[in-house]
Amino acid sequence: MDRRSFLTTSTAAIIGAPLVRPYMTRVRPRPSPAQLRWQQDELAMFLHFGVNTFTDREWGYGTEDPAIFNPTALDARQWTRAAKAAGFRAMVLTAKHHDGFCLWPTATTPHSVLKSPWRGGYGDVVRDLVSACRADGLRVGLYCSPWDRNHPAYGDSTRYNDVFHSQITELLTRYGLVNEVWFDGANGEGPNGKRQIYDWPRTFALVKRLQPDAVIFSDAGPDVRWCGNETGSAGDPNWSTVDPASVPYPGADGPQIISALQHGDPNGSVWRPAEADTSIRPGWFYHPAEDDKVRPAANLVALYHNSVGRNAKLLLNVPPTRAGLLHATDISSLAAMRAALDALFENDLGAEATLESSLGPDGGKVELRLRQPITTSVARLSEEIENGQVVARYTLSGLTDSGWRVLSSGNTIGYAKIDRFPTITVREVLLTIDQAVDKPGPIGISLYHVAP
Ligand code: FUL
Repeated sequence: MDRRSFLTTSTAAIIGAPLVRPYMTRVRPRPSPAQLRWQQDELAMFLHFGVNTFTDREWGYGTEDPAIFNPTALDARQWTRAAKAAGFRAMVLTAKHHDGFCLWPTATTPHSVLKSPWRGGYGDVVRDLVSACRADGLRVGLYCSPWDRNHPAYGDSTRYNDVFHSQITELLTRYGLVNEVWFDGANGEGPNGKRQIYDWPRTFALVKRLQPDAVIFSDAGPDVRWCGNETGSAGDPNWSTVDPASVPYPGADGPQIISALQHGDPNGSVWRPAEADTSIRPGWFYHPAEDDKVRPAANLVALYHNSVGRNAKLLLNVPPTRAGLLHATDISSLAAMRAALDALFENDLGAEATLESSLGPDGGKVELRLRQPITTSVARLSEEIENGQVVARYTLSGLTDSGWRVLSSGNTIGYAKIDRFPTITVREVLLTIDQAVDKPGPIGISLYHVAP
C-alpha cells in the first residue's frame, strides 16, 4: 500500500507546527537560483505514462510484456501546448515507474521501449518530451522510480544501486539540461524477498555532478520537499526552511515526519520549499473509467489557492491516454482554470496605491493608501524570498466607512500567501506583521476581486 494514502493533513494538524524562535546569530537560509526559478514557475504538469496506461493499473507488477506499450498517436507537443496554454511552466515525466519499464532506450535492462512495437522499437518518450518542452519553453523534469519490480538485481543492494545510477546517468547525460529530478520514496520487496537499501547520498551526489542546476525532489530534498500528502494541499503554516534531520531519507514514515513535511520549520537551517502533488483524476495513470471524474475548473482553482497560495508549488498530474495524448476533458478543465485565474488576477486594485512600511527587528507594518475606495475579496501577500522567509504571524485590515475591519490573518507568507475574504469596500489597507523570525524585508500586497 502506498503509505501516502493513509497519512493525511489531519495527522500533521494534531502534532502541530514547530514553535517560532528568532534567528539571532544564525545565517538565514535563502533559495539557490534554481530553487527560486522552480518556485516562480508556480505550476508544473506531472505525466504518469507507461505500461500501467495499457493495463489499467496504478502499480504494475514488473511482469508486463513490453509489447503492450504501443501508443497509437503519441504527440508530446500536444502535452506541452496544453500545459503552456494553461500557464504551466514545467513538465515532469515518469521515465520509469515502479514496474521498471523504461520510457527511453536504456542499456540497463531489456524492459524498455526498445522492446515495444511503438515506432518499431525506435521510439523514446523522454526525447519526445524534452524536444516538446524546448519548443514550448517549458522546464524539464524526470521521475525515475528507485523501486523497480522488474529488474533482477533489485534487492541485491549494491548491484541494483549501480543499475539505478546507470539509469540516472543515461537520463541526465543524453538529453541536455534537466531542471528537476523527482524521486518518490516507495521501497517494496525485491523478487528475491530481500529489501533494497538505497544509497541516497550517492544518488544525490550523482545528480548534482551531472546536472548542477537541477533541483532534486524527494521527501528528504535536498532541494525541494514533498508537502506530506497527495491531495495537492500545502500545510499552513508552511515554511520553506526545514531541519534536515527531521526527514532523514525519502520514504521515512511517521506522523512527526508528515508534520515536518507539511509545515517546514521556522528555525530550519536549510532552504527546502514544498511541492504539492496531486492528480486531475482519481488515479495517477490514465483509466478510461475515470473520464467522468476529471476535476472541474473550480476544483483546480481551489488547488491553486491551497498550494501556490500557501507558499508551495503545484505539481498537477495529467496522465496521457493509450493514444499518447492528453484527454480532451482534462484539457478543457485546464483551460477553464487558466481563464478563471486570469480573470481573478488580471487587475491589481492596489497597484496605484502608496505604500508605507515601518519594519522593525521582528515585525512591523505596511500601509497601503489607496487613491480611491476599492471593493476587494482576495489579497496576495509576498515576501522577497531571495532574502529568505521571515514572517510568522500577520493581520490584514481594511479601513471601511464604519472603521477598521480585519480582512484576514495568518502565519507564514513566503513566496505567496493568497487570502480570500467576504467582499468588502476599503479605502486603506494595513498589514501588521505580528511576529517574524528576523527583520522582514519589503512585503508585496496585491488586492483583487471577481464578482462571484
Ligand atoms: C508515489 C507512487 O507510489 C505513485 O504511484 C505515484 O507515482 C506518486 C506520485 O508517487 O510514490
